[in-house]
Amino acid sequence: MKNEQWGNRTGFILAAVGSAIGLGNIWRFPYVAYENGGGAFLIPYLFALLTAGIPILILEFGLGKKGGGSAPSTFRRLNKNWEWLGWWQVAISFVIITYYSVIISWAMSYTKFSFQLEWGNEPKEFLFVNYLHLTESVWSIGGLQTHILWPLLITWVFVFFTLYSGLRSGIERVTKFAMPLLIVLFLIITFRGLTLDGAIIGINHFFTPDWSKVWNYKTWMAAYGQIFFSLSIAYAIMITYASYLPKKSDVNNNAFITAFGNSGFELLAGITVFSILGFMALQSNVDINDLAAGGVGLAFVVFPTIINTLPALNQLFGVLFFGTLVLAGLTSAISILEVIVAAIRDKFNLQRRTAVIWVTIICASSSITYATGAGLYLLDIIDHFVNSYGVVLAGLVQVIIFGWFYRLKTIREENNSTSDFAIGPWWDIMIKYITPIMLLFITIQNLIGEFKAPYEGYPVSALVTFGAGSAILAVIIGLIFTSLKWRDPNQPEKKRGAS
Ligand code: ALA
Repeated sequence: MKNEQWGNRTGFILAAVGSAIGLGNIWRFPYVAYENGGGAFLIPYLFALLTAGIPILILEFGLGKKGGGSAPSTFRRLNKNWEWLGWWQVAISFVIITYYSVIISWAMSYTKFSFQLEWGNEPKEFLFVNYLHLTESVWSIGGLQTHILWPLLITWVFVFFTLYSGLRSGIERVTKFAMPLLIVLFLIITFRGLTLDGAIIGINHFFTPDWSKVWNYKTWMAAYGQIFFSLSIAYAIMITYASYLPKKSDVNNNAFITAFGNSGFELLAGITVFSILGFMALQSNVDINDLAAGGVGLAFVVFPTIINTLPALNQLFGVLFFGTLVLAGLTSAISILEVIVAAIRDKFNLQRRTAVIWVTIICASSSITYATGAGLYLLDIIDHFVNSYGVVLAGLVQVIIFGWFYRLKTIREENNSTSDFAIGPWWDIMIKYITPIMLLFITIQNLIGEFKAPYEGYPVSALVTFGAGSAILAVIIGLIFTSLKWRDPNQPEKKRGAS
């Protein structure tokens, strides 16, 4: 049944980079960096990339290639008792895709709005009142916003057809076209940003560390969360993508290329956004720290404001910016959904197309929750919790399991035997000691902090219900699927293509 493989190495790398580069890079990174002190964020960010991001990516590429199946079957093949870790990660992907798709649909709407600068002179009011119809509290759900449902439907139709068409004709073909296009378009935006008056103010802010923030555990949590989310690690994506690699494939070099490609793009997005913020600070004569720029709305409030202020080609710039957001989001969305599709296929012994239909229907229907008047609140809360206590925690459990309960060295040796270059025992040290210690420390601090001050001042009842609720739900879904019977009892032991 399953003998799908990437057409060639470039196809795999582009798909992996396409998964990594997404809303996380353009929508999330700039506001997370801004909220965590700009330059102060870069130190923990680079630390997290080198000590956790790259080592875990190497681990996941290696596991995927070795296991040759979805995350649950890969973990199960290594140890019968570890299937749940795979399902937990699959469930996290499920939670993420439900809101991720909605942000893509906002970006689609904004691409359209850009043609006429439809947000007018009050982009903030336009976003919250006219577009999102944001209610006054997270507990008042508001009506269904049908105008958001349309772009949401387009998003799902696109993702559906890509996955339905298969690995090579769908995912590989789409990313081979979309990724080069995305990079060219984004470079145009960067060029425009850097040539604006005041760009240097923003760039200085981005690169000047505020040491008081560097010592705050929150900055570190944000950095690790960002690296994991952005690099698509710890929620089964890279394991799934690597499972379609031929057995003789490189692992180490591919991991470095993917990680540096992703972070390179992310830093470029940071420089671009901050140079544009510098322009705005100069125009409005306020300190860059005081721009009303934080939060989830950064891309959808500050950018329209800036687009209004640009000296020329305002519409074109808007279309380019929001269009790249859509493009980046779509190539990541397909990877997140593929995680769930692969897992369901393996467990229930389904054809790709059948699995794609069911998984899309369930995920798309769930995503409608965020197309309500309280959608933005829910999204903000759930994104925070599912990252800190979903993705990061699953990453922690994964490094503990492989660092302490598996012969880590054998994975490194296997990876080295087919890779362009070998990696040394430093990798074992990262997985076994450095990453678990850091993550354990940050998670505990973060958990304590959660009780001291409610996240973003939301009502505790909402944080518990939606935030903690979704993180716990992911664990429960994971356990339920683990307990279900494999339709083909030999499936977990079977390698792909062996049926
Ligand atoms: N890694 C993807 C992103 O950064 C999900 O958006």
